[in-house]
Amino acid sequence: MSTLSDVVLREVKEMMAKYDTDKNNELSREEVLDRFRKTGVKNPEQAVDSMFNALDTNKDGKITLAEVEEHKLKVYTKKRDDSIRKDVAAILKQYDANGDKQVTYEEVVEHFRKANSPYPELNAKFLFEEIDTNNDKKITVSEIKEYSKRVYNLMLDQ
Ligand SMILES: [Ca+2]
Ligand SMILES: [Ca+2]
Ligand SMILES: [Ca+2]
Repeated sequence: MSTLSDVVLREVKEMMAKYDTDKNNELSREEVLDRFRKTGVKNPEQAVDSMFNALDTNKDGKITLAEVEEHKLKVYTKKRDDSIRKDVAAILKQYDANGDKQVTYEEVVEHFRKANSPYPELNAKFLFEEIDTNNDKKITVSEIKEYSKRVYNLMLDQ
C-alpha cells in the first residue's frame, strides 16, 4: 500500500527525470523553458512564470526536489482531507438517524430494512467489519476518517 508521500516522491522523480537536463536535482528557468518549448506548451514564458510562482517557494530562481515534494504533498493532502470530509458527511447522512454523530448497529440495520434489503443484518455486519475498528458496534467520526483514509491509500496504488 502506498502512502501519499510515496506517490508524491514517485511523481517528483518522474518530473525531475523529464525536466532536469543537467541532473543536479534542481530546475532552472532555462531547463523548464526548454522543456516547455519542446513539448509545445502555449506561451512557454508565462507557463514558466506560473510554475516558478507555485513551486519556487524560497524564490531563488531554482526549483528543488524538496520544493516540488512539499508543494505536491500539500496539494494532495488537501485533496485527501476534502475527500475524507465528504465521506464522513455522506456516511453520517446515510445512517446516523438520530444525528448524534455516531452510527449504531441498530441504525444501520434500520437503514437497510427501510431500503428493503433482504439481508439488513448482513449488510450491517459487513459495514461494521469495514469501519468499526474497535468492535464496539458504534461507528464514530474518527473511525470513518480512518476508514476513508485506508480506502484513499488503496486508491493511490491503482
Ligand atoms: Ca537542473
Ligand atoms: Ca527555490
Ligand atoms: Ca467503534
